[in-house]
Amino acid sequence: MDVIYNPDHVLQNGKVELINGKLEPPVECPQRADSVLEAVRNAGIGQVSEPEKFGLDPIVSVHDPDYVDFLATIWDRWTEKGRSWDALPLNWVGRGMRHIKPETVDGQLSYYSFDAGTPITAGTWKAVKGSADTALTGAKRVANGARSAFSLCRPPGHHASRDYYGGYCFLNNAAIAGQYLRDNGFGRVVILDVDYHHGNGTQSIFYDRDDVLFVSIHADPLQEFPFFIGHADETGEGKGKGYNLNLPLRRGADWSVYSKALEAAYAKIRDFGAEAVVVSLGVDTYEADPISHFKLKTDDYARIGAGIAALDLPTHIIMEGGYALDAIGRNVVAFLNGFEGR
Ligand code: SS9
Ligand code: ZN
Repeated sequence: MDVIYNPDHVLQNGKVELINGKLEPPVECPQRADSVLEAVRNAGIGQVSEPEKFGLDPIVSVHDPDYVDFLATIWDRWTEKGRSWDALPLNWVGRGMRHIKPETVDGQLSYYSFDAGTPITAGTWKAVKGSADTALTGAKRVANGARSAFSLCRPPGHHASRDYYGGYCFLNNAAIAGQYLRDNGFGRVVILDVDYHHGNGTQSIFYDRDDVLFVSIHADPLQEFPFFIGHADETGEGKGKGYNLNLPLRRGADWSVYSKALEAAYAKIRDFGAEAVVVSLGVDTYEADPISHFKLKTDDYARIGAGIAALDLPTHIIMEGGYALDAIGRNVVAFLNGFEGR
């Protein structure tokens, strides 16, 4: 399978994230994508190529243009204030406050974000745009008839919504790819999110639509980030009612629990009549992931890959999370080999 990789991902290289009350080096670091690339190359998964450049049109088909403009310009506005360190927001709306867009840099960082774990730095926009292009290039190959493609996106995307960032995500690569497939020949698209965390951004973007089904297996929001979305009773709204399936699992879930959720996901996807599948592939469900609490093993990723391949649909795999630096590569390779039936 073709692999799309953007060398400019290294430009997203924040100095700090706020985690557990401390400013620490970000776990979402350049080494992640480089170790996946190395493992994918060593395993001979397929030809590796750089993304084509797409304009902003496919991005603003799922994101607010003013938000995209904010992302593209915020670093310059931040440094104009004499600040040379990572841009982070400091406060958010509380209950009863109003969502009116402030004028200032700090106000807008707050307005367009939902956490302080997602630093913006000098190269963030270039890396983020390149990550979206990585997704679009993979989507284009699938739209042109490829059985599958792997977009090695970094930074990840599934926490980014129409007009906010957070959870290390800025543009929603899976949503952008899913919309591209919709616009290029596929009537019904499913986005299957197997990252440890709920794909809140993807859910929100497609929540009122019946042409893109969102299915997510993730840690129960009562126990885990993003905490305020991702419950089982969120099934969609309006036309989208019935086209959103959340399968939250308690901390400690291993293959015996996880595989049952996967069966439910596959059944829903078949029932929907999906014509293409976008996989938000996070390997932070791994037993040794430093920020997560599921118990999947490397061989389990091969089983997930094989299960998704058995849906027998054009499949676009997009990299999301996974933070155990010494294991991300082999877990992704296990998934891809499982998918390819190797
Ligand atoms: C863990 C802090 C979580 C956000 C995690 C985002 C994962 C994206 N204690 N910070 S896949
Ligand atoms: Zn995650």
